[in-house]
Amino acid sequence: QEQPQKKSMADYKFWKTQPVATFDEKIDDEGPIDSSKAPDDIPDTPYPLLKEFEWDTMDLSNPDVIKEIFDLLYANYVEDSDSTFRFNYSRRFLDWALRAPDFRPDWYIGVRVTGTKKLVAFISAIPVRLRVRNTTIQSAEVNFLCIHKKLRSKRLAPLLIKEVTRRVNKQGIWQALYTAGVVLPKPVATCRYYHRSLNWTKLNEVGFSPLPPGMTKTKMVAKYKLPSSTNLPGLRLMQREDIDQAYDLLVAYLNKFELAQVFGREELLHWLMHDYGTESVPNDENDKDRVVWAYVVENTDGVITDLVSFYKLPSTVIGNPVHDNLVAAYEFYYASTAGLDLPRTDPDGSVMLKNRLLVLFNDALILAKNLGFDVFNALTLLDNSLFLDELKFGAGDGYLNYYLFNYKAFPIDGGYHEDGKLDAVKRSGVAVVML
Ligand code: NHW
Repeated sequence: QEQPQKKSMADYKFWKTQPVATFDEKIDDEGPIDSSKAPDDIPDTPYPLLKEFEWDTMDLSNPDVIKEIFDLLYANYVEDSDSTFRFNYSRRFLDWALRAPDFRPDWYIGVRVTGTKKLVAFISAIPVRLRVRNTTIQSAEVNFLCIHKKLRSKRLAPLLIKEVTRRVNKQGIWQALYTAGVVLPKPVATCRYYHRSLNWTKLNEVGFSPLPPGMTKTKMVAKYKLPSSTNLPGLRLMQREDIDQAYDLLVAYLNKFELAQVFGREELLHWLMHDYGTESVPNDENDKDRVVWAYVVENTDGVITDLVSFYKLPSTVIGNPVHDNLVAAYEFYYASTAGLDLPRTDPDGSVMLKNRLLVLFNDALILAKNLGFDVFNALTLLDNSLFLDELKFGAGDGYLNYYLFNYKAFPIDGGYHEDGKLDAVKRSGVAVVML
């Protein structure tokens, strides 16, 4: 199943007014679309809203405010195409995703009803440095755009987008990265979702995994069975002290990709460890509120040779008599010394890397299964096309489109073919994992 067909630019009443790449345009060179403005040219005051609504800057250091955003998203955020599942980002997850290093307090934007102060819409941005091929761009990463179901299709989204743009521009930042399941002008890359059953019976009961023709439930359960303990000697939960080695390894690994985040050490520590292992939050693998797990492989010389991580994002199961949630692990950043200095397109060089990733991710599946996850999700980004098929991930119906705001770039491979196939040679150039 392919992505729904693209419309023409004329259909995008808002987006056709924005500095984004268009569908038919031939790109001759990479770079900003509009570089004519300075922060002083940008208005100092927010865009006007209808008088029944008001802007609010959300203070995320206040747990009650995080709870308000959580409640809005819990009832109104992204659903799958037939409204069976809705993302259920936890409060601790939002704290992790939003209070990222160097965050800007005024980039958390809410819309409230003037009379009741009820939060009815939200958008957020965090600062990131992006690398598009050889150019590093100071940018914003925009996420968690959400409008209450009762206020849909009233053109509020363009206002939220313009307001976040205004606040980002005020800081002298003119580019942004964002992802969406919907097709907008114009994706720089498109990745496909893959899913690996860990608890097939539950996935079947919630309607996520139908029984394929000619198969029995017993056979399906057997197909996805995993050993109870991991295989790689030296695999263990990452500790904060591992950051220097983990950082060097990941930075070297991400080098070969065309679209990547440029991490600082502190930044990576936040993304892989959040607050785990600090005095306030013990590094407890089994903590039920934990949101991110990072593991390293340390060899007998004390050298970290591999890194693998995943995060927890449950979905609410809508209207199912037996289950009310589905607990998914999403692949996050990983790296392996087996994959350094190999061009992405080298078919022979990939054999060693492939063999290593097969073992590393088989272990990641075992860890996730033992932690109680129902499914392990991954996109076709990074070097995933080397192992998804063999580890019994199946192609999903979802795609994730990557967009750059005010930057045109040659297309970047999303790691899958239109016919749904994966292959070792045509791998993805995308290395940014969005939450
Ligand atoms: S993608 C998840 C987005 N959220 C959801 O899907 C939650 C459930 N849905 C909703 O809450 C991850 C609403 O349906 C939303 C649209 C709010 C999606 N991105 O208000 P109207 C992100 O958070 C366009 C961008 O009437 P609505 C990334 C649509 O094409 N645009 O619709 C966010 C149309 O424009 P057009 C989207 O249904 C990135 C217009 O909105 C969009 O009530 C944001 C209709 O507006 C989407 N996901 O509300 C961009 N969905 O041109 C950041 C629809 O076609 C850009 N639209 O007429 C960078 C800014 C910073 C720059 C700094 C330099």
